[in-house]
Amino acid sequence: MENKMFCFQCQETAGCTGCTQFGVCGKSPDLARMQDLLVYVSKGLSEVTTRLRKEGKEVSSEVNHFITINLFTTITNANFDDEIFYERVKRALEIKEELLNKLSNKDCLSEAALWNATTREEYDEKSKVVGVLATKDEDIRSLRELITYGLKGLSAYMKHANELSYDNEEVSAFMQETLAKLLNDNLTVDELVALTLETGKVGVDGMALLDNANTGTYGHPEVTKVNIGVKNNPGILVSGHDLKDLEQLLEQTKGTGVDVYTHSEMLPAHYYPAFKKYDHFVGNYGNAWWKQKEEFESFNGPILMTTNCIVPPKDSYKDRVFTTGAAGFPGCKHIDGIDGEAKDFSEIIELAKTCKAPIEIENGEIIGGFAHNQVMQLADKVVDAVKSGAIKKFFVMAGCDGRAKSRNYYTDFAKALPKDTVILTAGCAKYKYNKLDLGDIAGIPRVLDAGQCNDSYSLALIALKLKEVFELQDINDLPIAFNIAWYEQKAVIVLLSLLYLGVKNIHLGPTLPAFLSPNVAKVLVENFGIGGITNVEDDLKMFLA
Ligand code: SF4
Ligand code: SF3
Repeated sequence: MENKMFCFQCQETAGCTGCTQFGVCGKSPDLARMQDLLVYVSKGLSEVTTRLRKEGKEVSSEVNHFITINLFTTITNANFDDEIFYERVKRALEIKEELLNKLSNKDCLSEAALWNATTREEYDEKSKVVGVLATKDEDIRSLRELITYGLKGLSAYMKHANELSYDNEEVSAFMQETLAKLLNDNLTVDELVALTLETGKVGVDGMALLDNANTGTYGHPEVTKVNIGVKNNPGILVSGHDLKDLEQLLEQTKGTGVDVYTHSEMLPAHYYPAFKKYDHFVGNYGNAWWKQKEEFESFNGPILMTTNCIVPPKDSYKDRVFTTGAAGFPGCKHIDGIDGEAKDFSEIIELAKTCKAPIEIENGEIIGGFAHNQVMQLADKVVDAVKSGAIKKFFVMAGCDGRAKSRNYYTDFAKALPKDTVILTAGCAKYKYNKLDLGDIAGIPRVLDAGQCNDSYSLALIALKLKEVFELQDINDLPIAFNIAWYEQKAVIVLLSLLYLGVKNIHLGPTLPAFLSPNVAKVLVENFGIGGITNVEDDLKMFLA
């Protein structure tokens, strides 16, 4: 069958090879190709901005942020709205033309830097020839996509930091220079491997920036018990990862009689001191993103999607779904505002007032807030537990959740872990085991949740701190194993960052990325000991050996 599209950027890609007829995520062929075109024109624009910087000319933060959001909108499950992609392609071409006029030396620019068009027909035609398969050599393609997906992940961190008025021109410049390099047919496999690691290095800088932005704005996460039941008022459910959106919504709902609940990756917002002052910020509703069809139905009130992961909504609740920022879905109202601008959520609040209170689907509390600052405060306790042998090993089980049944492995793995082990987690992967009663070790819970996938940086800092405390030369000498669940591209930048920090023997599941060619996978296995997963019993033996 002829390919209508080609996308293999996420773990759920069809047949573990690529979505070619329709996205498993719900992405249509037209949308997939328009996303490919947006990535292509963003690379062309990045070549021009990189040249401008080399000529000593300034690139505005507006242009930096524009390129960043372009990448972010193409992340799995972030934005399904074709119109937004047409608009962004159009705007990218306009900005590129303006910047080309400022460039003194236009020699040897790539086709992507020079391509221009104005009609939809021209966009559609171009979109058919600029996708992933335009790179014929499978190893070069694999490395180009690995880097592109890393940059998409990094764009998410940058965008959230930008919303809080934190920025880093060097990270933006690197992202754009790297995008431009992905157009260069002269780069060898070895050069692209080096660029992959460099992307991991800058990934750490991006994560550090976002950590500063979040903690500088909202304080350091603290150990917190979060209610998972419901109250009697109507509510608004906030999903995705953007804390600035949540803050604005909490301010605007004060005194309205409407409660605010977190969903999926918004859960860690409860850990920040700044959000504890809101009495109407009442709890977390539901689980990871992929269960939203049932949970949004029973929530009864409006839902605000601030970023990924959107599951194409059912008609029964679609009129209650709103998007903002990089998120979008055709037919769902989009609330405008970028870079921390004031957003007007009044329509959502008015709708909430007319809705019934959420239906309770569970009750009780879950505990989290073990980000780096909080764990450092508990460091003596943790170190004593390790020294006394009460804690034998830590398992980093951060990452993503997803709908594949094979992901039950992670629940079974958590249950099967010996009682003298502790899970360090971040991201929506936690929902596979954060409601199990796994107990504690000398008062330290056996599941330590550092926060969102965006907070994976905390886990790296904790590992580096332990290395220092135990006076080890090599991070791999720590009693820490990495059994990471991945789904979308933010997990890719976390992986590249961990590799840059020297972490070896990371296991990735439930399947290895389809975008790794056999040769690229071999490089990762031989140099970094990257591996997949098998079954709980064998993997436990391997990890505990
Ligand atoms: Fe397929 Fe994933 Fe791409 Fe969606 S994002 S089209 S599921 S590979
Ligand atoms: Fe989850 Fe989408 Fe990756 Fe943020 S919400 S971890 S999958």
